[in-house]
Amino acid sequence: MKAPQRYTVTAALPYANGPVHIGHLAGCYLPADTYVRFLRLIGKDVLFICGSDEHGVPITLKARDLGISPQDVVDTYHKLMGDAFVDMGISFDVYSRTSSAIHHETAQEFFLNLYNTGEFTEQVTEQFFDEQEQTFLADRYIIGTCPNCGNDNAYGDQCEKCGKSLSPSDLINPRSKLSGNAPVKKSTKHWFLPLDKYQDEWINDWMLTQKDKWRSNVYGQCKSWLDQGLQPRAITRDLDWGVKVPLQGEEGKVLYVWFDAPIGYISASREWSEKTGKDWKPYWQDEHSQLVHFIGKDNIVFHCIIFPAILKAHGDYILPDQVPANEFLNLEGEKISTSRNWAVWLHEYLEDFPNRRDELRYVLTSIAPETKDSDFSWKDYQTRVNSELADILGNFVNRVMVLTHKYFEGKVPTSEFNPSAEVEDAATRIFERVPDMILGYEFRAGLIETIGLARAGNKYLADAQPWKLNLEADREEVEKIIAYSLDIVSRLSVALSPYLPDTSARLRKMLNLPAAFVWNDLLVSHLPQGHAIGLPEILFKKIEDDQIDAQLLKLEASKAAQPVQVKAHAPVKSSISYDDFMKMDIRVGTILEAVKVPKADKLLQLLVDTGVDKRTVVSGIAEHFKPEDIIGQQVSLLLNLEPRKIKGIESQGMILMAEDADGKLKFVQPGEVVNPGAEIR
Ligand code: B3M
Ligand code: ZN
Repeated sequence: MKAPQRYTVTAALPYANGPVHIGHLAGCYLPADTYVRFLRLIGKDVLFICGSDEHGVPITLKARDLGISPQDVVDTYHKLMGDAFVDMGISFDVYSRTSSAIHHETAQEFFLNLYNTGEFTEQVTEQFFDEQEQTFLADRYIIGTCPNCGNDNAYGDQCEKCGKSLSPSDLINPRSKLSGNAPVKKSTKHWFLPLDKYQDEWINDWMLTQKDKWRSNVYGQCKSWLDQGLQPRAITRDLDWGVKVPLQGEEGKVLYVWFDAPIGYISASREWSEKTGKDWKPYWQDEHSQLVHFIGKDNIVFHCIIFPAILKAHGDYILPDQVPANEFLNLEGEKISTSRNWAVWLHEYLEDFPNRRDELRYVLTSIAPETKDSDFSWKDYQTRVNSELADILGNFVNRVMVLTHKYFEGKVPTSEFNPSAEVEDAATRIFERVPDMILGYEFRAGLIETIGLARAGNKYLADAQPWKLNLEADREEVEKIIAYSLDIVSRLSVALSPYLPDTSARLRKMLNLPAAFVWNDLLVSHLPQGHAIGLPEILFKKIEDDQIDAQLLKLEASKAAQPVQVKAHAPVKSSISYDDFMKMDIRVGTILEAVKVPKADKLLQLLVDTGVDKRTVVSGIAEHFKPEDIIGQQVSLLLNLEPRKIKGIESQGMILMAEDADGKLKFVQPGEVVNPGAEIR
């Protein structure tokens, strides 16, 4: 594969409203880091960019919930995330943030550039407004009843209970999250990016040129957006947290977070440029540079359509060449969820498993959700670390190192080898195939090939059994086996480096080889006869059962801490006396007959055996039960409720019902069948 010389690699800017978890890592940051490490190894010029996404409504909501400012929220998480990435060894050239001055300036420059060239259309639309708070309400600030499932606390953009995406006007009885009042509609002006126009002008054609290049999940999503027809998209909002719209007389408006966030990649590059004195422009404006966005699948449209539209409208910028978007990683079979605390947080992993970054890299790459969602489980983590890393790679390296010291005083015994066809085949496959795999974003496949060399090396040594040979009589043979094995370790130090950088560095140190090297060193032996190696180290300690149990317990605890999602309970009514209670005559009855009340959708007319008599009761349960299904059922009945006429029928009592969280009605029944007339007290 012919590769260009300069790469601009971005990893999605995580929202600064929660810590980074293993799903983020597997989906975006780890593949990006592996890719970049490989590019550097083959001598490419790379700028690797990330930073915190510090705008958007979830951040203002979090601030409100915690009673602190949005700036406090983003300061906290920017530090937490930035430190966790450093601690994990993700090798960003710059980790910036969108609340920085340089970003506000860059994003405003983009807005003004497009504004001045007349790219935007202006539209006045009706938006929900909270009169008490005198503020427009973002979708997330409006709650109401979901038209789909009846959840009373659905958001204006989505019902979290049934998952349906909504718009605020879909909600039944919408209310403001700020004041609790019903919002009113009020007109407001916003600027729109004419995506519909761009679609015809160039996006359709450009997308076709990506068809065979982009992953099918990525291209497929884009195609379906285009097939539906792009709509003009508002790129401003009525909010006070964000990048201010840089126009006179337009106070109270900010750029939509998805307009400013991707521009954050450019701001971050400018920040890097100021720090290093290097020019950022070629990375964004030289057509020979290759722009690659690593993201999760929920960000596809923004990186494949909207951001390219912004770049193109501005002019002078290159468009993304590749957008490798991963699917999602689940945890122990369930969706990772920040709000439910169902996650393995990166900063906690690093605390609980010190010096085990490569173990996590290895497992997450082995199960990377490249083409479909995948699952992380702690047991699987343990198995992979113990039986693949420790038993194969670790065992092989340790044996060679120890034997070299034991037999040859820690020196490479000869420059002659006794090569194995299997090992050479594994090494050739790495050299010939792994570059295409990594440059083709198939990191899992590349890792399998790479670890194949460790496997072949381990097998070679186990089969050759130099420890069974006689060091006097078979000395030459033993020398060759050890020298060859050391050479395999040296090749592994190169091949593993994009995937397991710590392990690679430790191998280099153990072999006493220079820390710096290039991909082509895979082909060259750097261990001449007499070269003194360093001391053996245990590469991978086994993960013990109690470590795994502790992690599983931690997850269980976060599950237990979650309140079961229920419908908001009605407040408790004021107290009544015992006598008040005793006034009610509640008994068990058996339904003898049931028919629908004509011209009333909700009503059933029942004949109930109360033990003392048989009486007629009209009940509003027709939407929940079919008449034929309830004949013979026992129910609880309030006998002495004043009779009243419903639809011309006298109802003599009331059936008691339990209303479930989903709004379904159930009879209140004795645990076992009892005689009609049994009193309920
Ligand atoms: N912060 C969404 C996310 O974290 C968003 C990505 C921005 S990339 C410019 O999923
Ligand atoms: Zn719903």
